[in-house]
Amino acid sequence: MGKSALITGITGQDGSYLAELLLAKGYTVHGVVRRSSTFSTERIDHIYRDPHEQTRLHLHYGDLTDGQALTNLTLDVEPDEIYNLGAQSHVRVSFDQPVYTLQTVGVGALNVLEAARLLNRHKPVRVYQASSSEMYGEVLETPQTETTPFNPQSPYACAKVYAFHQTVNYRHSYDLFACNGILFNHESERRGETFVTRKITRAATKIKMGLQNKLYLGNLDAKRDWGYAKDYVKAMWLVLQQDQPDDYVIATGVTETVRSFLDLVFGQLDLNWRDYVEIDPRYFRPSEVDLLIGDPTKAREKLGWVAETNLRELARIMVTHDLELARREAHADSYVAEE
Ligand code: NDP
Ligand code: GDR
Repeated sequence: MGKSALITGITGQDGSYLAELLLAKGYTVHGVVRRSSTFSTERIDHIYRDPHEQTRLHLHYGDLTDGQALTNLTLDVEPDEIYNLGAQSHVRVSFDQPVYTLQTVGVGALNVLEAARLLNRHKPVRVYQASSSEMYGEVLETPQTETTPFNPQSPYACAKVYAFHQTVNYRHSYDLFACNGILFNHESERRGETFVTRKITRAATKIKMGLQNKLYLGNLDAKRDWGYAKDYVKAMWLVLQQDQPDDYVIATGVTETVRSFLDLVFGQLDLNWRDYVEIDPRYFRPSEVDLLIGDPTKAREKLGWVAETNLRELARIMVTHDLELARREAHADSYVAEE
């Protein structure tokens, strides 16, 4: 019998790629989906089958803030592995919703660990916690490694630091196979449209197709270590396949400014971003993280993992995808205009 996994955040960018990866490996996958008045499963619709048919992907209603339901679900499906990817994951939004962010990111992770602890009493379970490079915040060491002190600069990052420490605590206190992947920024054609890379590729391709004139951004000087989400979910899986539980930095080891990403994207479309981009202070953060660059040596040596996609290639993948999307939108517009 194949293994089974429970994924929180399955409808998000990483959850969708991880579900694909695990299904391809023969896993039965259980995903936690929040109930909403509109469908939120767009990123996983292509792998979802009617539950009345033969399928290894099962979706369950749940919420990270509802610990009892998470425990019931965990004890019910008895997964071999749990990937806690669910979160209010937007750093800027966490300043507007600090308490809710702590509830999903911090208490939510604790709810997952508690559920795993109870299951682990009678069946071994392994837990992956989606930790973040944002925990380093105003960096105290460059590049950042597994031993670099955390110095969080947002409600989101503070909540992730809490979840990180609880994961280590459950490992030590209860002998639970619980691990942190400290992932640096990773993007894709499925990235939410309010994160800076996707905001840029969506806008640039719409500008190319004559659907948009301006792009409003915040701090262009911020430096990030950007990788491709499809590469990064492989690391999540590898983290849980080791003999011993541990924590790993997952990064490319290269950092670039938002400005360089603009150069890459608009350059690939033969456009000059300076003709279209304007700065809107509303996108500045009360406290900014200026520079992140990860040292992925431990992941390379222990997991055999390396980032396979560089930023130029990542930009190309996203631009190709979003140009097609903008073409379809332009076509739909002209169709309406002709009616
Ligand atoms: P997304 O924002 O794309 O996805 C977040 C997921 O969490 C969605 O499925 C969302 O559901 C779900 N979610 C939000 N709130 C709740 C809740 N209260 N209960 C249950 N589920 C909830 O994030 P990513 O895929 O980019 O990131 C995955 C994880 O990795 C997150 O924890 C993020 O903080 C972390 N991370 C991400 C990095 C990145 O660069 N992408 C880097 C480091 C860490 P819905 O679809 O309904 O909104
Ligand atoms: P980040 O990603 O905060 O690093 O968190 P985001 O893409 O939001 O910002 C990256 C940098 O770009 C600057 N920036 C802007 N950001 C946004 N969103 N919108 C803008 O208009 C804009 N203009 C400039 C930001 O100030 C920032 O410096 C992401 C999330 O996925 C987290 O969940 C994850 O933990 C971290 O990456 C690692």
